Amino acid sequence: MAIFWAIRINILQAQSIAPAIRLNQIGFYPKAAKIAIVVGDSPTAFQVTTPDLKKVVFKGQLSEVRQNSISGKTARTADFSALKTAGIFVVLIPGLGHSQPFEIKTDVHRAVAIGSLKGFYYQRVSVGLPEKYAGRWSRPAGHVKEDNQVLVHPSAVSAGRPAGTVLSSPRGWYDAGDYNKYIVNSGITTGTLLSLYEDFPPFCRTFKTAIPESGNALPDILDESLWNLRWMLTMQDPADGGVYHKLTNARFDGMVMPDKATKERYVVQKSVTAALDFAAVMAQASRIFKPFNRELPGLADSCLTAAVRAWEWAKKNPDQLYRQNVLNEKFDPDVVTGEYGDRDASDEWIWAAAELYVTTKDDTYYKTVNLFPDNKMPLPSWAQVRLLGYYTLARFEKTLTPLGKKDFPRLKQQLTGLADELIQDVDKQAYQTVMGKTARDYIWGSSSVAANQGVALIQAYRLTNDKKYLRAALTNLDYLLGRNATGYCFVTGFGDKPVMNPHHRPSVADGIEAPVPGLLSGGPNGNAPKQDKCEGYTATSADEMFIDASCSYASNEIAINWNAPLVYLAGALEALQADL
Ligand SMILES: [Ca+2]
Ligand SMILES: [Ca+2]
Repeated sequence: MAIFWAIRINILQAQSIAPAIRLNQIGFYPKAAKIAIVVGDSPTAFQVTTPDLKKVVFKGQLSEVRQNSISGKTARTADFSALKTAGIFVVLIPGLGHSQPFEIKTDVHRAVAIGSLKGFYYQRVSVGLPEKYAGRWSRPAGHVKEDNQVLVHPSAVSAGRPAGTVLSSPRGWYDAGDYNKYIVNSGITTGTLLSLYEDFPPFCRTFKTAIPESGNALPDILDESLWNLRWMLTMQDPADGGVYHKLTNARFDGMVMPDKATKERYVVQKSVTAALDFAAVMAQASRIFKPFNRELPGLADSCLTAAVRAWEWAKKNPDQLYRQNVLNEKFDPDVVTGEYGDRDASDEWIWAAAELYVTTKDDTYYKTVNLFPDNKMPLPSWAQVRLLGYYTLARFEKTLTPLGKKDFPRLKQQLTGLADELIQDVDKQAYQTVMGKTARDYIWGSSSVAANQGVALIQAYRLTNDKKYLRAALTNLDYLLGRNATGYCFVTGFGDKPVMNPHHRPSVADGIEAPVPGLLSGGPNGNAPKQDKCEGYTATSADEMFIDASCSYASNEIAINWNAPLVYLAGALEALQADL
């Protein structure tokens, strides 16, 4: 061994890791495209070799120079798509150095897909994570007492529930780096996970995440979703069907473990966006859990009843937006945790209407809302859920009523139009990814932009069977796993240069060097230095505006609504890998 290591060290000294070479650090499907990006000046001959650099399995020339429109930096492409041999390799540029190792094999992203779904398990509230399932990251339960004694905030009083009424509202996932639970963000998250199941049911049945429910009759993605769904159900006021906007401390906790975060918790004002997101998810859950009535007696019916009641509440309270500043002027204690404020509920109406319509086949839902107010196709985010409704209408093309069928050609045209816009000029980009064609992609949580672009492309592929959309979706998974301007793999626990210091309370407080695995960092954000004022930003362009530091909540927090589209993208590409 000593001799082996001595040789290896000599080789590595001669040819060390070249940070200028950026690629998906996990790897590639044998038949799919394989690209590495080489930033700046370099020799033009490249090789693919075994990690010891001894055996050359591919030789090629870098592409012409392309300029990154955001940073102005130049880059070339090393395209080794023709290499289809399974194995572990590196890209080597003699004179420059080599890349991180990667693997070529079938199911190459299965571990990322499973790991990112498992990430939700680590976010579970109200339950301890034993070593058997959580490994090094085992921890005591958080908020067991607190979430069984939640107070009704003065902003949330109703006839039967005066201020200070004590409610039980356990389970759910911690939203992000903090320990609060927000219906709006839970909605898009749960809807996205449930959509992976609806789009790829046989694949999801094979998808085991080693959670306490892995031995039961339900696919683990449904077990995980149920953990949050059961919490969401407790957030509906049985008296009127309204849904509390969030369950929260008045102020954020310090960087402590969940069981040490013992501040009083409140449910706050009901909102129309929470009610509609809740209605959408419950309507979707109702049709998904219907076939599991033996395992979950009555759940599907309860979900549908809850959805309809939330919808009816929203119809009576369409102007009830959540405005934290206004709330804090009127009530005490002031609440200063995540607002998830949204001035426009028209997209929430579209999503809820689409889900209720598809589940019930009742045209009333379809007709109540203007489902196609214009031709805009805004990428999903917590404040903009229109496309979640469109994806569902597209998914159920064959069972739509005549009313829905009539609009279907328009729906298909708009979805493929969005996909065509996304793939336009990707070949001219320095990184050859859909993500990052403009600096506008690098907003807070830009990793979810990349993931949601990927989801939109998968939807277009499902509608058209045109592989160009599927192949484009893969470029964004490559982006998230290392082929980007920072060189990081943005998923904790994966790749040779992973994010290590996310803004995530358990990862900071648990005393373990490696962060909780399977969590997607928010990623580069052009405005991050102004927003979190964390020290250490050196970048001058939006696509590099990222630091792997826990103070950087504007570029390096994690969040459930960012993880969910990663689960979808990685899972869908695994399910569709034979088509690539
Ligand atoms: Ca299971
Ligand atoms: Ca909205």
